[in-house]
Amino acid sequence: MAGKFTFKIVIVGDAAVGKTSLVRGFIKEKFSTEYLPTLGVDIYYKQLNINGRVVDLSIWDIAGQKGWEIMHKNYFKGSDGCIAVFDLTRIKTFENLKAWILRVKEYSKPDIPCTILGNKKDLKISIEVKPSSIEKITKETGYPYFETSAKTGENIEEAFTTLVKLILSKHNSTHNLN
Ligand code: G3D
Ligand code: MG
Repeated sequence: MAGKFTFKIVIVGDAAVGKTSLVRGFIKEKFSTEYLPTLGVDIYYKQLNINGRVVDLSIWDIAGQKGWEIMHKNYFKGSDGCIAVFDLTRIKTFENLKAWILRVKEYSKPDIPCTILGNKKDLKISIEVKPSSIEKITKETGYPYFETSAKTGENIEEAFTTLVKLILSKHNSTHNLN
């Protein structure tokens, strides 16, 4: 169907940074989900309309708190976009972010569009990650950065929509659809 797109988005980051909460916050009440036992992955589906273009998203989220060691390359394979999340209140999760981004690039494609999310913005007094450190990684990667809260819903829609727009523009330039 003309104007219809299907994109796979993966969400990565350390355990308990808020990946599942963010995905659920984005999908809201209308979500359908599927569990892939072979990969230990929950897949969420959502349809968006962006500037008249219908976009079907599948958002892949690691089930439970399992770490990289159980992750299969198939989790990343064929991804069109990535959401890389750290927890603003835990510096370690920020230090691990680069490694997550490298894995995504290695197992999907080096020029994959991504957004970086500093989550748990609502926990203001506990914030550990310095703005200057964040600025450094966003400059290095060129990825858009959002401070989000899965608790209040702040910036979740913006972060996901920005990623989908990036994927669409890359897709259009590759396929000359504009
Ligand atoms: P994960 O999927 O990355 O492992 P989860 O993370 O979405 O399961 O979230 C881990 C915990 O952090 C959850 O708490 C969740 O409610 C909390 N959390 C996620 N996002 C935010 C946020 O933006 N602000 C605050 N204050 N908490 C958040 P529990 O207690 O259920 O384990
Ligand atoms: Mg989770």
